[in-house]
Amino acid sequence: MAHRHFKAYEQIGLAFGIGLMTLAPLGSCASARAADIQPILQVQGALEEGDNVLDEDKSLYDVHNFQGRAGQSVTISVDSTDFDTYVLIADDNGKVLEENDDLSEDNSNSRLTLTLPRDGTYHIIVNGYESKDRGRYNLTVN
Ligand SMILES: [Ca+2]
Ligand SMILES: [Ca+2]
Repeated sequence: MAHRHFKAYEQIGLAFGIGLMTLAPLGSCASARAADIQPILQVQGALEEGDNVLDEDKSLYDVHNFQGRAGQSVTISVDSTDFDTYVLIADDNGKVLEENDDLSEDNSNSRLTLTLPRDGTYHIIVNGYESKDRGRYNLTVN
């Protein structure tokens, strides 16, 4: 159902442009060797009241950042037993590069793989498919 979300991406981009100055810098920057053996990013989060809300469909979202390198291949996985996940990755300008709703027809978790276009900060948007979606999720970037 990518079409429903399409307009929302523009809004996410705008939100990044405005909110970027308030985003905390990443505390750690793993060495290339460490990145080979441990995830780039591993987060246990939750969609809950008070999180960001997409204007278009009122679904909640969290944003998680990581530092990437040009040509680096990353796989982003979001799993939840509480809700139907949706994931997007945007560059530092807020441009959405890739998105995924369900990793298969019978699995509503989200996964995407892409090759990063340049060195810089990337933003992962963990989103609920529906406005009512709440609950815990696991985000892993490899
Ligand atoms: Ca949250
Ligand atoms: Ca999904």
